Amino acid sequence: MDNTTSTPRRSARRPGLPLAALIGVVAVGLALGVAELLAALGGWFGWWGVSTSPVVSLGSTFISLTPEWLKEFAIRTFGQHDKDALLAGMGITFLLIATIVGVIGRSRPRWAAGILAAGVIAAAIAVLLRPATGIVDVLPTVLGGAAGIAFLVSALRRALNCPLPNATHPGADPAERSTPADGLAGSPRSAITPQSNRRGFVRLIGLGALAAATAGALSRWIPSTEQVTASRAGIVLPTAADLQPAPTVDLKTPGLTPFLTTNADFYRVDTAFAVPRITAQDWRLRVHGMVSHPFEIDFAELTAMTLVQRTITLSCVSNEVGGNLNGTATWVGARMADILGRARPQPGADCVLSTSVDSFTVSTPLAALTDGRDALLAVGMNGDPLPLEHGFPVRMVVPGLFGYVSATKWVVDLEVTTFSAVNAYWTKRGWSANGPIKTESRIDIPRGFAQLKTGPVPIAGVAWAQHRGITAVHVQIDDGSWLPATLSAPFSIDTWRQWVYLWNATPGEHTIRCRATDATGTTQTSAAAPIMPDGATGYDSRVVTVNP
Ligand SMILES: Nc1nc2c(c(=O)[nH]1)N[C@H]1C(S)=C(S)[C@@H](COP(=O)(O)O)O[C@H]1N2
Ligand SMILES: [Mo]
Repeated sequence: MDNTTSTPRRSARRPGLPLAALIGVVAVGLALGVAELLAALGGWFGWWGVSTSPVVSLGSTFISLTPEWLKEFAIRTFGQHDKDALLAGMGITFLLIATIVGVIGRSRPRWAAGILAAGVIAAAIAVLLRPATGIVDVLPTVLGGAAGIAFLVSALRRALNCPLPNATHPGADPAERSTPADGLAGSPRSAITPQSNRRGFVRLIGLGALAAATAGALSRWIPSTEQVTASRAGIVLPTAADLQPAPTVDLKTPGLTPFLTTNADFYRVDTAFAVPRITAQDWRLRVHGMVSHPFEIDFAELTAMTLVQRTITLSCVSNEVGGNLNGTATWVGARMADILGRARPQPGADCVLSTSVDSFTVSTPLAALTDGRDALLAVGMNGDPLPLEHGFPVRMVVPGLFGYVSATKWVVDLEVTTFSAVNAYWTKRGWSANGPIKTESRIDIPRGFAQLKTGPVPIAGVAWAQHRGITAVHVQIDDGSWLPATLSAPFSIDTWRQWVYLWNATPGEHTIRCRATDATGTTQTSAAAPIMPDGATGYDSRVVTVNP
């Protein structure tokens, strides 16, 4: 066969659109599947770092580039499922790009390969933009990309070369079967007939799809957090030298939030698309900025310091009135004051900018870290090393301040500075630089719209005003007077208190409200405020029906 006859035939045998799209989808799937598998395998065996997944890197880069209005829209629309929504959006984008690559490949295979290569480069850059990644960390992405491009090129070459299953084209003509394909003439074994060519082609696509699916599935199956989990399992937390007695204040009322929140039940709020992974062995904290003695400390040195154990309630500024974005745990850690004391802050400094391994930043008043309260660099939570989602191996815990200005998880850097010089992650996005926790209370039972029976009904919930302490909770039925609830025994001013009021319910529809008073004498405000910019206010209420 010579060029004069093969050239027009090639163009006449362009793959149909669906087939071209399929080639593109399998190529992109193969690139992603192989890259994810290599990322997982290498992360497990330690060939490269633990944050090399192109999908996670692209997702994280996308989150950090997303404008605030879009982020808010996503949180408003998808709530706790915002990360799943992003994943679905990414899937659709990958499909779209794959289809475009395949379709362009019908007439311009080189362009198609070029677009795919550009995608691989973009993913490699996203991997490099992740914290603590280096050049070897792009290997999974690059090798996966190479597999995808190789598949794309060979599938398109075959598609352009061979008769296609869907058309009534010359390939159906038996006379052509003996025509050897370009460059293969003279080898009887490998002489490709249109029939065998087509079979080989279908096999190629099938194998490519199978390989993509298998690699993708395997990459999910390999525990991606293996090294970090192993590092966590290997930690024996030293006993804290300075212990609080264990809290024994729980009212143990059915339906009421327990005084201590288990690690499994503890709320989780962060900007991380995938949980940042850092082993205790790799962890290092840099303390620098406006200090006379900058230094670095590793995990062994940190845990060799005098450790304290404190039960502290954490609260999120995004908690709506009546919401449950708060929890109480027993933390073990070194005092922030000891760490900062060693660095010796210089006069004029009023802020500590903390940075996590995934580049999230928090600005905290220096005073809150050194004024004697139990501000901790925590390594333990309820008797265990920090769970991965809660900041393993080290996080900050500061009583009295909302999480976004104090509770940096996976913390690796403390810079002593001034508020005028820095802008942390959420403050940059319009949230208040000052985030003291407000005096709040919520009703756990009865549930909204509950059908109750006439007679005694426990109304119960929790109230919090960390670092001031709760002194009273009052309950109001309809427009009646405020009735004092019974509180759980005080544990510390840094923890919430449970409360119960035994109501003698009378038939009809009733609205129940609660309000807390803190130890400064301030009573929770009835004025409703949104969570932005420094936390919601207003009274929590429940409407219930009492049947005769
Ligand atoms: N690295 C990092 N730390 C973070 C955040 C984050 O997004 N990234 N979110 C903060 C916020 S807003 C809150 S309320 C607390 C929540 O801690 P938790 O997930 O352990 O409950 O973590 C804080 N620390
Ligand atoms: Mo938060």
